[in-house]
Amino acid sequence: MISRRSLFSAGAAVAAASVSRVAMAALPEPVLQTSAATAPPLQPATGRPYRPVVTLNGWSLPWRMNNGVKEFHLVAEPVVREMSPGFNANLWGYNGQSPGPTIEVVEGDRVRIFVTNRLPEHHAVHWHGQRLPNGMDGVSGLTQPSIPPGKTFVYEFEARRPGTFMYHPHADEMVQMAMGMYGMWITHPKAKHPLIADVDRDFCFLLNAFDIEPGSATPKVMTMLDFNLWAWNSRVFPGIDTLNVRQGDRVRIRVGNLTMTNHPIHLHGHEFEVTGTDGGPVPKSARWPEVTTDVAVGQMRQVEFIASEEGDWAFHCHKSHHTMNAMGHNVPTMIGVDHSGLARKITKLIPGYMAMGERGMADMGEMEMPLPDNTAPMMTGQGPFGGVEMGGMFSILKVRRDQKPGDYQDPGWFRHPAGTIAHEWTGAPLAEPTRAPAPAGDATMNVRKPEGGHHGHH
Ligand SMILES: [Cu+2]
Repeated sequence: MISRRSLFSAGAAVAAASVSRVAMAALPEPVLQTSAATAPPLQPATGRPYRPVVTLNGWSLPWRMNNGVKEFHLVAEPVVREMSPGFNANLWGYNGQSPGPTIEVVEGDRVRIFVTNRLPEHHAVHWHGQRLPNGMDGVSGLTQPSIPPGKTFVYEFEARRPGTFMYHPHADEMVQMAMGMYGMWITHPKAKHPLIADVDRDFCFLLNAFDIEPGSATPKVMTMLDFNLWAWNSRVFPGIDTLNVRQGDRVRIRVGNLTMTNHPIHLHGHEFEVTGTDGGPVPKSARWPEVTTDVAVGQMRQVEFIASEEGDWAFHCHKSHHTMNAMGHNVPTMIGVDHSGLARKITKLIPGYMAMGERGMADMGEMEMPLPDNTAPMMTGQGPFGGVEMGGMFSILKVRRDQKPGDYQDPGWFRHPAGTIAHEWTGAPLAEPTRAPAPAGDATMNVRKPEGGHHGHH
């Protein structure tokens, strides 16, 4: 829920117009968000018109108009973010949430952003991808003195180019980004643009990652690569909302990467084109169809497609470890190793002992293993046919014939037309094939030992 501590906000344009000269000379009251739910699009009540975006498990920041300038107020502060139902993390963010709110402006807008620092250390905000005066670029020490705790700085520039951008700290970056500080910035075109299509649905989110030990709540900020929570907008599946669209919609999804590795983002059932990057719209001659696009660190990718196929389509990072939550690592590969008998013997010594992974790791999804409090299940999420066995960077594109225009609510699970679901073969079973005899001297092994995995990690 947005706490409207201010006179101006999404639906309060009338009030904003009547704010006194004295009030306009004061700092705009910051608007805070306490919920991790996907907020409905923020329809512009003042300034130039545009078609707003929907931020997955996020929201857009209301502004006030002050003599033709769009004024926003960001507050950098510690926050508690619900990353998944039952799992809260102590992060740093802006205006009550990590990530911070999406800032939406229109090409040519004069923008003034007040940044109040309520962190225990200094701060500065960089406006990634913008053309702006050098002194507004937000690089602590290089283009400005850092913002001390308790102080408010003012950034002001014109949003010169339409496109998908982001903002993030450029002061003690390693810590502040590891703690969850960043947000999206969308500059909408001021008029019809030959390379920017009108779309029916426009989603955006950031890729981010954390290293939070199971049972704890604060990220380890020194981690460079071995993160255990791969998130979209500081949420992990099944905590990530679905992308709900109407069949035939032109859909745009804008994705930014502020993790420490690349993420090949993959959509089922449709082909898309990359129509924009943080450099702006992509010329039509440079677009090609794909079903996976790699989003490197510090990049934005904006993809578009016609949602022509009805159904519940998986949409996820294609690195399989990134669709897992905490504790995906440091477990030896045990596929093909026969534990029978062993577990019984160990159970005599250690009641409750459980052998993990002899039939693959899928059992983890259903295992009734007690997790420490405040831990996201490793791979979970129930679908209409059972466990989805996913965590982390995973969601679902729901394409429905009867989803109303502008309705972003979850329509529930897809009802498949009769005869269109993969099903069990009920004819004659496969005859046992004749196989070559096992090599001599290997009589005890009836299964090939799997290679790869995490050798040398222990
Ligand atoms: Cu990934």
